[in-house]
Amino acid sequence: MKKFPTNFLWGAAMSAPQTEGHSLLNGKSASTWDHWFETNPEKFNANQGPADTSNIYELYKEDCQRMEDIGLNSIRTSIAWTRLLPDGKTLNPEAVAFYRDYFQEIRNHGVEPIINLFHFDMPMWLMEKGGWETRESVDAFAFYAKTAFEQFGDLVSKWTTFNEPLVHVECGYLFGYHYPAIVDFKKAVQVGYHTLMAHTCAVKAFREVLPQGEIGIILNISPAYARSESDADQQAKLASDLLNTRSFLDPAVHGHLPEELIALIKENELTPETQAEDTQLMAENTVDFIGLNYYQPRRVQAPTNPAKPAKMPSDLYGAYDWPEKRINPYRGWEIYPEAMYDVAIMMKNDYKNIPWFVSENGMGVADEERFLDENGMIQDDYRIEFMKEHLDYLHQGIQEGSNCFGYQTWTFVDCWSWLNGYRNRYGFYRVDLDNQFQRSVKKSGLWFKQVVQDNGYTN
Ligand code: IFM
Repeated sequence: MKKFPTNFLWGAAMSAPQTEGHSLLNGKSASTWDHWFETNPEKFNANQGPADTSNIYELYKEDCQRMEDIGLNSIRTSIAWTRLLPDGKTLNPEAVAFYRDYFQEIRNHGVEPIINLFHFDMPMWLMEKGGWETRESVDAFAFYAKTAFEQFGDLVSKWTTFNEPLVHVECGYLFGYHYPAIVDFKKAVQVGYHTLMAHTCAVKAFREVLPQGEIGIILNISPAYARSESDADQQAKLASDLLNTRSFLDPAVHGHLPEELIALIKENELTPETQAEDTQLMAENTVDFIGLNYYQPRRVQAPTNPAKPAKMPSDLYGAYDWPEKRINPYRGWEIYPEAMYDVAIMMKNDYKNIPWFVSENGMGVADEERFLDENGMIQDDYRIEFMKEHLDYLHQGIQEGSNCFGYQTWTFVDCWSWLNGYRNRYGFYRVDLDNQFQRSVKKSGLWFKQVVQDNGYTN
């Protein structure tokens, strides 16, 4: 049997905008998602918008029972900034009551809540002022973070600032998948920098309000693998790792940006506006732990005919189509569990062996009804296989000394996934959209329960 460390956290991750529903109710103001769906519903799969996502707002008590039913000992979700502080300044008492009761209920079921502050859900009032492009966003986020720590710090001891901060940078300012769908590398770098400073200032507020607690950040990790050992391909790998991994991981853990990244940004005329005190703020406000969301690697090669200075990241590293790749056809993502080991060893060797956990890993599958059995249970053996393969490599990394304290899958109940709506399902529980979001456990949920019980599994 592959055994994991004592007190290992086994759980699932989710987020407020993807699960709560009631997105414009109970005092909540609009996020950019609410706004975008109102103005451009055609962009969203099957017209599925952010308003009614999985309805945890009403169903949280039953859902906390469901967490216990499949043995979870931890769960991650987020607070919606727009629910807690609808205008950025004034506390919404309904939100305080909701989150307090929700977090208490999670704890009552023996589940540890890990609470995140920002999961792609920018308040519309702030976006109208420029969103992460403006320095004002840093102070606004720090105020929101401080408010959340004050309101819920007695119920939550593990906090994270951002989920996958690179996603709103890339999807919002390079690739058009998130509002405001701008394509501008320089703006993307500025947005990333302000996000980093917002994270840093939130950590500072945390140390003041909750000195006993622990705080981290959740990063999506797609380690780069180069086509060859040639200098040009290795240069592409370095650029990819600098931009996609080290841009947040180095400051969060080491307290400073990598020199090579600063040089790369400068060479390409992308240097953002900064403030004199930022370097010291970063140095003084490192994290206690890291969460890494791992789904797929990044295969890279030297770019062909790159623009100089770079107009897009693809001018710094090209995409390499590895002939041996294995693909999840629903998502178009490569399945490469070996990277889990590489990441574990990277954390050990390059990041001071800081405590870290797998904060997301999972398999999105479309039309899962195909796998319903005669008792109404989704037989998702493919998902069990996916998790097992990844856990195998994680286990190997832990055996070699990597300080990993948990594994959370994406996700607990099927949830709304941005422009993809409910197309791809990931949950331990199926959500029936035709039947008022009724839940039913999938085979993977029962498999996971056994894993938690045994603190491991047999291959
Ligand atoms: O749904 C997303 C989540 O919001 C962030 N990580 C990846 C998930 C699956 O696409």
